[in-house]
Amino acid sequence: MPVDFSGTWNLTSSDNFEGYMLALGIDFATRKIAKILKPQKVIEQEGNSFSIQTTSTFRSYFVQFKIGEEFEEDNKGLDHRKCKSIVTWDNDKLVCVQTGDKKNRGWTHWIEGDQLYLELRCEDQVCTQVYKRA
Ligand code: ECB
Repeated sequence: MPVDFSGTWNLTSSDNFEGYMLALGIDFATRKIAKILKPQKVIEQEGNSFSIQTTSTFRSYFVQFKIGEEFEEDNKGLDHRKCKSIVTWDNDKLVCVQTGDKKNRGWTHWIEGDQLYLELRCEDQVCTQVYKRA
């Protein structure tokens, strides 16, 4: 049985989101707003199909994918750069590689207890976020 990420998750902590946003070239004003947000994630997982809705009072972002199938990602409302993304399992971790203009871009999700972890990577920056089950 694979891990089930389905559910509603609220951000409780974020480490080095500033560094991650700087690596993505996000402007000062947007970073100042973005860093105080407390986004909520709603994840739906059905077999190999996933959708992840990240919602905040400022911007929201939706993505859906199937494990092992490359898809075009537009990062609309974020840095707007297009990339080719693919998500695979690494044991119980969900690993996304986002190939495009930025080196080493991607993210990893995993669960520990009732907490959802998200590591966001871009170039030499790593942001680690923790979400608690709502
Ligand atoms: C969507 C809530 C955050 C909005 C931040 C607004 C402006 C900052 C602009 C760019 C910063 C780059 C990324 C923002 C960080 C998180 C948004 C989604 C991160 C992500 O890729 O989540 C994955 C894994 O859960 C699914 O899209």
